[in-house]
Amino acid sequence: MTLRVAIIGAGPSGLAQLRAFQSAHAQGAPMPEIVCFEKQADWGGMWNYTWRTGLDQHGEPVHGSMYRYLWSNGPKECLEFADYSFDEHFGRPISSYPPREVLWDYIQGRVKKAGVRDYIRFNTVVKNVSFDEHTREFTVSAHDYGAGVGIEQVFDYVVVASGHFSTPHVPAFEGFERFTGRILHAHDFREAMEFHGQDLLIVGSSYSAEDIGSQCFKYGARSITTAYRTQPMGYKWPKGWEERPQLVRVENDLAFFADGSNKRVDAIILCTGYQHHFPFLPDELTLKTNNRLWPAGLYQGVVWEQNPQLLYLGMQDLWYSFNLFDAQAWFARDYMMGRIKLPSRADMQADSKRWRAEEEGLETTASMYEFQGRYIKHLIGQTDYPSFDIDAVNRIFLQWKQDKKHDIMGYRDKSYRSVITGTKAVPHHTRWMQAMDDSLQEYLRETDGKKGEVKALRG
Ligand code: FAD
Ligand code: NA7
Repeated sequence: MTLRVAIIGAGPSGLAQLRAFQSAHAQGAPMPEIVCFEKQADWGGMWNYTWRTGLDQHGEPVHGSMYRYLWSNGPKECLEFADYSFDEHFGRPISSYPPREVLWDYIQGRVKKAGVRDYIRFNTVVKNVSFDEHTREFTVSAHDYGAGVGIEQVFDYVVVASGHFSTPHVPAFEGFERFTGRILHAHDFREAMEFHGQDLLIVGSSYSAEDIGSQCFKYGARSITTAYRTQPMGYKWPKGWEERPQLVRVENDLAFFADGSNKRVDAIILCTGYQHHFPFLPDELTLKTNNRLWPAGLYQGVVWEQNPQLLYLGMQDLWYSFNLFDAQAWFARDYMMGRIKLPSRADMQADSKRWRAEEEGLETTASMYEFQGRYIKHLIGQTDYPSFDIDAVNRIFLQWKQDKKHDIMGYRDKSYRSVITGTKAVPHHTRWMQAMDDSLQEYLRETDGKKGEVKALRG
């Protein structure tokens, strides 16, 4: 009988799964019966920007957390697909830190070429997944808002690729009820211009705090204050940006910090991270984890040990991203197609425990991306996903960290060499601080060597 596979989500992880099956099919393997359920009207997951916040047009929670003017926060050379290079897609070298729409275009290029769009059922939200112990089949219940109908379908495997940066973690602080300005979570941040001329407080000290702070600074916020709970980010911030210890309370428009200091602020953005959230899964199938490199319960970071017919993609904290999802998707494919056999549950758990123990011992930043690199290498070694020089990617990560340390507002002007094609990226026609228009069209505009002529909002 033909294998029946449900994929939940058509973001980079779900699309990697479709591409993995299509690539085996192109070499003669039978294509399973696949339905990829996607709640949005288009593919690309997080990279498919939406202006909406809160609930979408169907009353469903908005998935998107990306905002306008978002440029890649890591070098594109660290996420390049090994089977579809940036050179192949754009036909010429581009810069190392492209904006969101450019990366969305790249993601789409590979799956358009693979011709897998017809496997996706858009505007369709998975509401429930249940497993019958007797038949050993899943029933997936979903609502198709396009057709206006509820559906139920039976599958042998379910691949959860619904992402984990959509359900915000929103702590409360004393006095928020009476704060006179706007309070929002990073998930609802869309437009940096909203904070032009304002004194902005950002709670958190990780990627969202750094990047949303940078956007708002670039688009003319009067000042940025970031409050850290554990440790400051420690970059050489430009004038007008300072770090303070944990926010303790707020009184009207005054924010008070753990060191006893206070500051008047106009708005507060909580960059306090996200929760892994799977409202469509029963408890026994639900991955429960914080954002970390080795979530417990997943054999090879992919297979749900308690029920190996359920798989998860992309649930790790991300240093690597697109190529990590690929490595997982190829492994998942080969397992579902019977090419990779699983050990006993006890052996799977022992294996996961070893990875987890290693993860818990990681102390330096370098040891973390190297760990993730080793994991990817380990997965790729078991499949026919094209291998690539992961040590070289680790060296790019190191260079990236150093570039940020050197110039946090200027690191995106640096260029690196592709480990897939050997092509050296070219600087963008406009320096990041001056590049106000992040559209694909503006990005690809040929300049004949002339500098961009967009007026900077700061400096
Ligand atoms: P997602 O991209 O989140 O896609 C999941 C898909 O599942 C979505 O399309 C969603 O609509 C769908 N879905 C969810 N629930 C259901 C349901 N019940 N039924 C049907 N469909 C459902 N990564 C980088 O590599 N570089 C960056 O610069 C970068 N910047 C980021 C900036 C922000 C603000 C955020 C939030 C993330 C960023 N990331 C970045 C990480 C990003 O999450 C990954 O690059 C990638 O999008 C993860 O892919 P995914 O497919 O696992 O999840
Ligand atoms: P992360 O990387 O999970 O970071 C969450 C941050 O929020 C981190 O600095 C936490 O501090 C901080 N946090 C969490 N709870 C609190 C409370 N209660 N008080 C103060 N600070 C808190 O999430 P991000 O959104 O930055 O990044 C996730 C992805 O989105 C990433 O891939 C980006 O590319 C975009 P801690 O350090 O734990 O003390």
